[in-house]
Amino acid sequence: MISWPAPFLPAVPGSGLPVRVYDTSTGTVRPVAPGPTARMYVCGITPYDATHLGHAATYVTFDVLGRALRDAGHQVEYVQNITDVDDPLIERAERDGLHWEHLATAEVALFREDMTDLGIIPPDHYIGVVESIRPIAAAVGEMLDRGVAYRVSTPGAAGDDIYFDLSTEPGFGSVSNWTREQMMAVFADRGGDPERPGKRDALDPLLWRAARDGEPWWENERLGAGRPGWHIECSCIALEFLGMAFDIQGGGSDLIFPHHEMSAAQAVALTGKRPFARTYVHQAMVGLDGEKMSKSKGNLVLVSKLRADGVDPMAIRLALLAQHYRTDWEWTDDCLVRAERRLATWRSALSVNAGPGADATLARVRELLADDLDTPGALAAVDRWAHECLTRGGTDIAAPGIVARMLDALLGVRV
Ligand code: 5CA
Ligand code: ZN
Repeated sequence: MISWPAPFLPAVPGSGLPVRVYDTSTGTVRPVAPGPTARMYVCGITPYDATHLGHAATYVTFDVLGRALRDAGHQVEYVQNITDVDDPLIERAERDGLHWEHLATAEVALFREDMTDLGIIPPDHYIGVVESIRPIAAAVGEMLDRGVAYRVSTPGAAGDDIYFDLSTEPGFGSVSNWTREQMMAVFADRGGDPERPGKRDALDPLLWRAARDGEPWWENERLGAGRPGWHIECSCIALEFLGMAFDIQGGGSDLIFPHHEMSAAQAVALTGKRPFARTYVHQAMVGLDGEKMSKSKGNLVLVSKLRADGVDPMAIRLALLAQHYRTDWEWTDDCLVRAERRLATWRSALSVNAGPGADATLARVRELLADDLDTPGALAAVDRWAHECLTRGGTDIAAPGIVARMLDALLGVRV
């Protein structure tokens, strides 16, 4: 799939520090420690509704992580998927009397516009499930050959559904470190089918869904007509474009289990190698009115709606950066008011001909971002520079330009 235009990345003097982030699987803040190229996979949207601020928070967080890695001297190889065939998309299309492909195409187009406006660096590979059916089906076939997948007879469908046998992968559980009780408590709500008769274990995830009337399907000699289950798309797309042991698997914290746990277990079972990813990084949930903001609940603040209302996308970006990525938070109108005020102050400070020296601020911002992406701390450091600039002034004629380029390159904020 085409992604969206890359924003210009201005040069900033010096270079950033090695980046440390919180790894869900070990429960520690530790160095990402990639080689010259940092390989990052971030779970993309299921395009059945428009981008809300929760999605935006996730993509801004990984954008800042990518920027920090680039600033530290790495190339970044970034892959993002699109879940452009799955139950919620098919259900929404049916509800609204649309063809599922048309709904997906329209929502992906809107997502691209949102990402461009928010200044997000696009992935190098932006890959839909629909364009990955062959490699996914081949992987499921390979899992049958390896004896880690099994068929469940499905009367009324074109063939058998195929499931992953979790008991074959002893590392299962090592991404989330959740107990079985914790897993069972959310599995059904997060796309699982614990009650499905014929499964060897209630948690076994679906790899291939045999064709049913009225649902999209693809012919496959080995598997029979059908479509991929959810988690296998991310196992396969990551493997195809990044290989095993890539540096960062990212997404929102709602994906820790089952999605990232299953994707990792399946990739290990498929290849016989481990780990799937070396670090698992999760954006905390953005809420609204006391609940997680989600398409299924409908309690959404849409990026496209804010844009249509004339809100500066850089203010949206600043509102998101004002929260630490590891803390759940609630969107309120006040978040935007504060971000707009901050942006206006920064713009005034950066329009002077000379200001206080920028070196200490640049060093501090780099330090804070490298330390588990402390964006609220980084914004506060810029606030201090801007305050000094506007109250006491300064004589450094290079400083405003350096601060502006730093904001653009490291935080993606164009002032
Ligand atoms: N297509 C799958 C991933 S393979 C999916 O979860 N799609 S999604 O459209 O539901 O979410 C897209 C991304 O936004 C995911 O990384 C998800 O974890 C994240 N996300 C969803 N809701 C929120 C929220 N309220 N706060 C923060 N991140 C969120
Ligand atoms: Zn995914």
